[in-house]
Amino acid sequence: RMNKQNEEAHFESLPNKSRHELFIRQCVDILLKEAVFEGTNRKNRLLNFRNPDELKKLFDFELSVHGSTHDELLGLLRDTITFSVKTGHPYFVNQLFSSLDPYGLVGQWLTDALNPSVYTYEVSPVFTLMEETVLREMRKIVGFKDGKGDGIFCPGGSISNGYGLSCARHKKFPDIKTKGLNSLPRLVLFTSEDAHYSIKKMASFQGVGSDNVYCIKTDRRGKMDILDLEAQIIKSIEEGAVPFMVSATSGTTVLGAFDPLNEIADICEKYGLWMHVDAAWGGGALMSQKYRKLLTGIERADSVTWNPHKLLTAPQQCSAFLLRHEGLLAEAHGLNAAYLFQKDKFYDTKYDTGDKHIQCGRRADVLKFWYMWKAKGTNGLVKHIERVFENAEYFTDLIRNRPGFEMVHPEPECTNICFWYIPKSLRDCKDNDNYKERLHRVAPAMKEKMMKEGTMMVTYQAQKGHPNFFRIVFQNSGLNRSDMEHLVQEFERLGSN
Ligand code: ABU
Repeated sequence: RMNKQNEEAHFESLPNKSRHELFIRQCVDILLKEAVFEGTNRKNRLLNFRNPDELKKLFDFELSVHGSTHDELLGLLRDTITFSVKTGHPYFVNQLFSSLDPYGLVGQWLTDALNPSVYTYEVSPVFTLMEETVLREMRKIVGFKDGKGDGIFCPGGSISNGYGLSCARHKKFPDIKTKGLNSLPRLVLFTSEDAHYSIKKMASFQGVGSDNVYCIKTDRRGKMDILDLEAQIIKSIEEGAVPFMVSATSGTTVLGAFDPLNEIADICEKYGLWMHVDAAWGGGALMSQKYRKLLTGIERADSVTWNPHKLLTAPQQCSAFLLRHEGLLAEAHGLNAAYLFQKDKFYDTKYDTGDKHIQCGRRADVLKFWYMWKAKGTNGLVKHIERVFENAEYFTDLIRNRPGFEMVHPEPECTNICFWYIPKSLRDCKDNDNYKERLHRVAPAMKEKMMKEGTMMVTYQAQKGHPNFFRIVFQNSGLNRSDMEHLVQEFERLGSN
């Protein structure tokens, strides 16, 4: 074994190529050992929480005029892993993404090794055809006839939803592209009060205005109220505005509710509105014959957001925007930049797909998902989905009547389960005036404890006038029944004092 001095001398004597090769190999060893294998081991903590001031002292964030040695860089790599949340850990059940899929990881690493930008066929021949294949298969699964239509990979579900808005508006008012907002009347779109905030955000960003997103009432389960939808459409017409789009949700962010798509499609047809479905979260259920009924009617949508990085556990990020209308994306967003999209190239330039996007440079998010799909086959993806739904059902059965647990809704539809944990000290106080206030403080206190101990991560929120409640999320099919039992017991342990 070389001592440090010898090692550095040895390094200096190597040509750059060998030094870099050695460095990369050392880095890969660290990544595999510490981030991948130790990071997903149930025996290890999934985070090592430090407050920002403390972390700034422990971690060398500052940049310097001098470069760092390879040893220092390896140390920084280790520190990054040490203080980061291991989202592939089985007990990271905090967000609508988790898991560390081995094939997805390799696909992600290969994406970065090749570092493509998917705008032209000449720069990204393989990725362009991969996108064509995967998007067509996704459209078939959605139920668009023969998989016809169009689609793109987007940097996240919010942007995919934004494309829904942009295409819907362009379809009705193609002049928007050149004349801008001045050419338009006041536009109104509709989504449920439980829908993802990106709908309002995108309405602001695209000049529609968040006040012109009419939020439709939901029932106790979180599903859009169809009577209210129609009433709000009529109201907007009476106000002199032009309704143009309904954004339904398949799998709401907190409660996991699925809006009634067939009824929404009927209303969209009646009033001539674009139907977008935000299935960013719930879209994965389409893979399974058993669970796809939750999205019955999605085949009638004009456009769909579906994030494989959520229920299907492709690495972050992998979000698809799919639509039944061929050519509309390019019509709405294309500008034919002469230096990229030359029409006199020697190959079929319909494969220069970049002009459909609002981005120019674009990462190849398709590879990791395509590679996972190749590895598992469609049957493997179906099994994955059925396993996570079964885990969620088992977890629900465990807590439904268990002392200390109270469900927000007794029959969740998706794999996000919402509930209160009620510590013993509060169990007989339901009739007290301050019960809700006291309950509201329980989840944040338990969350602090779980993060400081690093044993699991589950998020909480207040919604629909309820005090804070937990939302646990299952999309890691590596979890089993004993993990579900462990998680329940962990709530009991954390809530015990
Ligand atoms: N795109 C919304 C995901 C946020 C969450 O995990 O709750």
